Order: sequence, then structure tokens, then C-alpha cells
Amino acid sequence: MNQHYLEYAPEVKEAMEKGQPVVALESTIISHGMPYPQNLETAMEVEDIIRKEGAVPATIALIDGKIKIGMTQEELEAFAKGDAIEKVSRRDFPKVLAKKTAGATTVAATMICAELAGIQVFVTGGIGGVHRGAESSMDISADLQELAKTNVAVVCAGAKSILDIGLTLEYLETHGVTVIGYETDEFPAFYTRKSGYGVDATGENPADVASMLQVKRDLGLSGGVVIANPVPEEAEMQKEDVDRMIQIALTEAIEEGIKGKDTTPYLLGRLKELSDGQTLVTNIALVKHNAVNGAKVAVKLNEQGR
Ligand code: PSU
Ligand code: MN
Repeated sequence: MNQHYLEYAPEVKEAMEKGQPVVALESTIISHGMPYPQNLETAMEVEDIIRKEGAVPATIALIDGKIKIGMTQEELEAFAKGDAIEKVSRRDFPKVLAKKTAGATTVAATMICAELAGIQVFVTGGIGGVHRGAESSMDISADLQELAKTNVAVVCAGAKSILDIGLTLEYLETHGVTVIGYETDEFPAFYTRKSGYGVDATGENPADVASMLQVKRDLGLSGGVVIANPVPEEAEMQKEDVDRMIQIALTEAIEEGIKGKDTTPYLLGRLKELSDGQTLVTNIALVKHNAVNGAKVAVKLNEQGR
């Protein structure tokens, strides 16, 4: 692999040289997942949470022909404000890097970059999945393919019910992706703590989660792991409210002819409007909570790996 595509922020480089735990973060959530200025505030707060837990954050993006492993304050601001920032998944690397444009990395793309950089733990909000109606649209997020093959543990709050959660879990099972519930035996549904679906294993605490990741590493089992961490109770939404708004947003998306990579940002934006901003408040709370627990896991994994 040509390491010259990778450009490390000084903080990240130093941490890696010293063998300290590093946690990857995505940039699509900044450019396409949340509005300004909440996106910028959240990105900075999440980085600080990770530092407080004793790990080093590396927010990942494609800028000027390079894969940035750790972004500067100016870059974070540009990605938060920018409207010319492309949403980058696996298929977009050749174009965006060769043409030296700016790209925000999705879960799939961030996993690719994290693996190239040797980062084992990645914190985000929610993963993409099998969309409802995928029988006809064939809309299955590239995030799932990436989890099937790329060796990074993804800490998230489960999958939103804009997706078909049952089919998403079937897909992960088929591809051998372990789904760990963080202190829960139920797969969380992003805005709510419960989905009605179980997980493959419960991680009782950070060390317990890290020990499962360690076994996977020892055996050389390739592919990702989902660490599903439910939204904190105080920030959880009512299932009936979420279901009702999702129905409206999905119907509108079909009416408006929204397709492909525009679907997820469109639905997130509409849910925020329909909920008078409540989905955004919940989204921010769950990302921060993921940062706390993801960093704890990265710290334990780093200790065990020594
Ligand atoms: N879920 C969110 N916020 C987000 C995303 C998902 O709550 O910003 C982003 C992530 O970057 C994820 C991507 O990888 O959407 C999935 O998009 P798609 O469904 O087009 O694969
Ligand atoms: Mn899609």
C-alpha cells in the first residue's frame, strides 16, 4: 500500500509512535449528517471527549489528494460549513483523490482509511444498512460490505428504523460480522434504545468488549465488528413518535424521487424538521455517548495488546 496517500495530524502521529490508543471518527456526519453549527460543535466536543478518556481522536477526510488522519480546526470548519464537500464511500476514492477535491468519509470510507492507518476502533452515530424496500430499490449501504471485509470495530447506536433493521442484521450475520451490544442484549435503534432484535454477544464493560476484539485479532478473523451502544435514557425518543415521522419522511422521499447517496441525508434532514429539532438533539447525545464508550474500549484494547 502506498502510505504516501496518508497524512497524519501531529497529535495522531505522536500517539501512534508512542503506541497510544487512537480512535477514528468520520466526516460525513459533519458535512451531510448534521446542520451547521451543531455539526462543528459536536465534532469538536467528540474529539475532546475521546482525549479526556485517554485516547487520541483522528477525524478522517479526503483533502487535496490526501487521506487526512486527523483534521485541523480550519478543515473541520470548512467541512462543517462547506456545501461542495462530496459524500465519499468506497467507490469514490479514485475520483476524489485523483482530482484532489474534498470528500467527507462515510462509515465505509472511514473504515477503509482507519485500516490503512492501523486504527482499530472507530466511533460514529449510526451505520448505514439495508433500506426499507430494498427488495426493489436494491439500496443496501456500502457500510455493510465494508463491515464484511474491513478489520475495524465500529461503535454506533445501532441502526435507524429508516432502515430495515431485521434485514440489516441478517446481512451482517451472513457475512460473519459480530454484533456486540454494549451493556445490552438488545440491538438499539438509534433514536430509541430497543429494536426488538437481539445481539450476538453482550459486552458487560470496556474490558469485556476489548477481550472479544482481542480474540478476533488473535485468530486473524477479517472483517469488522459492530459495537452497538444504546442512546442514553434521558436523550431517548418515543418509539411511536419516531415511527410516525419516519413514515412521513419515507413517503416524501419517494414522492420527491430521492435516490442513492442522497437518501440518508434527506431522511435525516426531514426527521429533524418534523421533530422540531429533537432528532438532532438525540443524535448529538448518542454520538457523544459513543465517544465515551468507544474511547474506553480503545484504551482497554491497547492495554491488552501490549
Ligand atoms: N446515519 C446517521 N448520520 C449519518 C450517516 C448515517 O445518523 O451521517 C451517514 C454515515 O456516514 C453512513 C452513511 O456511513 O450516512 C450511510 O449512507 P448510505 O446509506 O448512503 O450508505
Ligand atoms: Mn444507499
